Amino acid sequence: MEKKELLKLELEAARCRRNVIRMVEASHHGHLGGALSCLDIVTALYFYKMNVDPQDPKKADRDRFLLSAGHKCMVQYAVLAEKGFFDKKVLDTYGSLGTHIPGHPDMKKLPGVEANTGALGHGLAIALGMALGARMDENGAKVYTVMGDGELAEGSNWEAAAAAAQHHADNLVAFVDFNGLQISGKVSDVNDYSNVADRFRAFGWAVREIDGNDMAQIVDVLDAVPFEAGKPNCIVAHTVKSKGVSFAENVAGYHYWSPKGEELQTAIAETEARIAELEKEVQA
Ligand SMILES: Cc1ncc(C[n+]2csc(CCOP(=O)(O)OP(=O)(O)O)c2C)c(N)n1
Ligand SMILES: [Mg+2]
Repeated sequence: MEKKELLKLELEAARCRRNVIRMVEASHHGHLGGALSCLDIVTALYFYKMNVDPQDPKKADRDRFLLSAGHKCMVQYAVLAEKGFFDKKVLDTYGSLGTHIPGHPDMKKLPGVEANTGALGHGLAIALGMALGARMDENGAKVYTVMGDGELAEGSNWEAAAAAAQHHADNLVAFVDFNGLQISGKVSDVNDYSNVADRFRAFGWAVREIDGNDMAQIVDVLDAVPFEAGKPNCIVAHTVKSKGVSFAENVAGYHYWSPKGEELQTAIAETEARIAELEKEVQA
């Protein structure tokens, strides 16, 4: 991809990061860390790769996105709003009664949400079902999902992983957002999945590893799908939890953020500065 196009994608990601902070401004809380670690990936999916139309969110041959780790939903809302699926003013209703963007995604409340997720461990199985359905329909659609590294502890993931290989679902693409942290601390202190690439390979998947906050690497890996004909695709994306908000990066306590003191103003300033910086670079 040309440098200019890459910068434009990075600018979209910067705008989406600002959208996440906007939701926290509205509600004064939210799952910050996981939303920001996978934000570059979800931005690349919607702004570079996926066949989706915000004007026709149910079109039959669309690619599907499932946010298996549904607590990261601010990322999904941020990107769907930026892409034009709904009015950005809705972001200001985050955390309020009757909102269309609740604390976990609801397919009945928001266009672009394909399934209700947030009970960890179910997105991969749902995504597999959708991938097999797309194959039966011969519409060429791909199904993408993002899982958390802490989420991998759920055994249901591994049933889905085995079934995906058994059914040769090479139109299924699963990202593991490997930020090294979960709700209470290090993933490796709870269930060590540092060899997750080998585990997926052993289950019959084709696997790549990338820096999941590097837009060039994300674009390249998406262009390489399917990695091997007849095998489901796993991308182990090494990321930084809370990426883009300096004081929160890699700190487990920002899994769920209730801003204190000047934190919110700092996060606003930092995310806006990044947008301004990238706008300059894009125009140069
Ligand atoms: C079945 C289930 N058990 C527990 C939870 C509570 N929970 C919410 S987020 C989370 C940690 C997830 O960690 P990870 O998958 O690494 O996500 P990230 O680091 O991206 O926030 C847990 C245990 C849940 N949502 N669903
Ligand atoms: Mg994690």
